[in-house]
Amino acid sequence: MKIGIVGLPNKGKSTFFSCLTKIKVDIADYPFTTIEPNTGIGYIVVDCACKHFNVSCKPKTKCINGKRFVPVNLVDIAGIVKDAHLGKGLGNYFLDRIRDADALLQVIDISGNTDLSGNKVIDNSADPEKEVSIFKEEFVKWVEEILKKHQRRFRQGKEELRKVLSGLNFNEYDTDNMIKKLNLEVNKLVDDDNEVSRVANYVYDRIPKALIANKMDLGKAKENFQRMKNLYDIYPTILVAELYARRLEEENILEITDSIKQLNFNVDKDLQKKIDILTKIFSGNEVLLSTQVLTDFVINKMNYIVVFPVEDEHKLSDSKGNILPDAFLLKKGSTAIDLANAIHSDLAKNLITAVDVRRKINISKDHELKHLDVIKLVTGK
Ligand SMILES: Nc1nc2c(ncn2[C@@H]2O[C@H](COP(=O)(O)OP(=O)(O)OP(=O)(O)O)[C@@H](O)[C@H]2O)c(=O)[nH]1
Ligand SMILES: [Mg+2]
Repeated sequence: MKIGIVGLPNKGKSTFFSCLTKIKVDIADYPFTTIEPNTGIGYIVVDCACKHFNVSCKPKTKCINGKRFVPVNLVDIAGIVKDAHLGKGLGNYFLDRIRDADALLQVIDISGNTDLSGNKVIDNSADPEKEVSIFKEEFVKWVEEILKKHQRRFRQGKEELRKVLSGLNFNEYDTDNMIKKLNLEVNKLVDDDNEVSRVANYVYDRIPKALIANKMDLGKAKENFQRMKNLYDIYPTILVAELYARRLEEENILEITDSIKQLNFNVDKDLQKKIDILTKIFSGNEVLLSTQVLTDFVINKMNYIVVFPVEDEHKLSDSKGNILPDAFLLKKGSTAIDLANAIHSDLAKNLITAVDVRRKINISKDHELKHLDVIKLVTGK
């Protein structure tokens, strides 16, 4: 699973990336701070099965107080500007780095404090909604360029379109589905720019995406958010504050799961004041932590589930005795055989049946799994 962090310059993309991955990257108050993409692993946070079974788990990642951290690959790329496809700003070639992304999170400056080029606007009059249409336009133009590069191949029909779109994370089924939905005649793509444009728009519309309304602490954030919240999937954040909290987490002063908890009270007055403010900011639902954003997006918008496979259903362990070591992200609708495939194709080949360990019942290979299921896979070997 890979998610691309995208948007216009100077909106907080790298701050979001750093909050989630703890990787220290360049963050600064001017456009085009990021040139080369940053890649790393962030985590969604879900209820661990250890809580339900009242056992102490030994995860390959991390579990804090019954909250399990499940990894997701992230890519933070350079900011895109209007007419990037004509070479403005850093151009649009860096979108190549999100060709295989399963979803996009676009960070916008909801405060109106920076314009479409990422420069400061003194009276907070910038319109964050414009950021959405500009990103869409440039993304669509980028897809059109890819299609046009291969345009002559489409004379040979659907097979060639399948190949080209496989580079944009489409499988054959996805391409065939698109052809049907758009009522597309593939050979028209050879010389009809309108048809090319319809495909490019479809590619944009199809990819799961949401907005991150960042800089909720500034300018006209509240009114802009009110205006946009019913029109988009949108998450309010103050990432600069969260990044500060993340640094305190690294010093073991704070513990952050889906809320902020102070661990070390041996701090000076000044710092205590800051911690109190941070705790207050993140105590309600008005502003979310990056992990809450990522978790809600992956589970509720992308429709993924987390499943815990075990080899010993009594000890809830793998063959080495590690309790609940793994947590797998699977698409909703996945079955026991899909889980087996995600672990190893040999396992899938030899799979006979499975056990739903929570409910203590046998399930068939093609039984649909549920979010937070604990599953033992039973093989013939
Ligand atoms: N006030 C405020 N500033 C923020 C917030 N989040 C990030 N910033 C600041 O916004 C500036 C840009 O942040 P970056 O993370 O570098 O933004 P970016 O989108 O990666 O920028 P480019 O790489 O240049 O495209 C930095 O000065 C951050 O400290 C926030 O929630 N509130
Ligand atoms: Mg950046």
